[in-house]
Amino acid sequence: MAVELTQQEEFAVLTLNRPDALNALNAQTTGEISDAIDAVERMDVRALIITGAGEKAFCAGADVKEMVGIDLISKKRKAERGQSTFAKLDQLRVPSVALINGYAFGGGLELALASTFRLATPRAAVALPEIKLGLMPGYGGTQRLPRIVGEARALEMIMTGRTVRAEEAQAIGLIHRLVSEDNRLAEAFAFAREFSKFSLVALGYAREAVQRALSTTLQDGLKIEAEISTLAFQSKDAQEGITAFIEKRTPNFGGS
Ligand code: CO8
Repeated sequence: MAVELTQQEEFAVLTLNRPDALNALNAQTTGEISDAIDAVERMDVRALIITGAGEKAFCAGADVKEMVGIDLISKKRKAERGQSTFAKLDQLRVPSVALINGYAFGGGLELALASTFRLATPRAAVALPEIKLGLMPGYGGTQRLPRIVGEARALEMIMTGRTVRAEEAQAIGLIHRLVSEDNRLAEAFAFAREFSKFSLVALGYAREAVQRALSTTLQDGLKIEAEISTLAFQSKDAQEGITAFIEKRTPNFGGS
């Protein structure tokens, strides 16, 4: 298997598992990531953590060796498969955390960009180096990166292909937090627990409202917020949260 999906405590952990190829995304790996995301939808978990096997890489991007001699139709299908897999991740019922434990290049960074949160170890390095291959990002990088770091920084990264080290990535808002090398999975769990104890319904609506803010006007965005926050208010979890506050007890969110 090119990926491994396990349940650890209240989390699903998806590990890209081609360390000899720095966890590059060949067709098999992308297909298995897609299947794993479907499986996570059916699991009783509070978040998905994604990381890479081995000591060097989260994921070095699309498998360059698979691109040799590829025809245009297959190329387009490949980009569409990557995009639809990452879109599924973007819309997953539970929040996702990319734990970047080394190189996150090209499609590897695009996978992290489609995750809700990004953590990195001090030796992590991110880049969209497609330009060096005479290519450009094809798995969502040109669309998600500017939404996260702004147009100027995204253009610079995409047009120079330069490698951004973990500390700078954090400074520009590309990485939410740094975690230690040795204790990274436990620290990722601790980070996920900061939000995963809350209502999955409210978390999902909040994420949707913020995502839609980036593709609409302020006026329309405020209407969307009014609609979505009303839906959140009608959930059983909202009743539970308000009742628990009044009764001075910890809420027990059921996720509906
Ligand atoms: N694809 C396939 N194999 C890879 C990849 C990759 N992306 N990256 C590394 N590998 C392989 C190497 O070939 C090598 O294998 P072997 O031992 O058999 O020669 C092994 O992994 C180890 O790699 P290195 O020896 O190169 O390790 P280094 O520590 O020296 O360097 C780097 C690490 C800097 C990450 C380097 O491997 C590198 O630059 N890799 C390529 C990164 C890259 O260009 N990624 C972007 C690819 S394009 C993309 O992701 C999006 C394309 C969108 C279009 C999609 C439609 C087709």
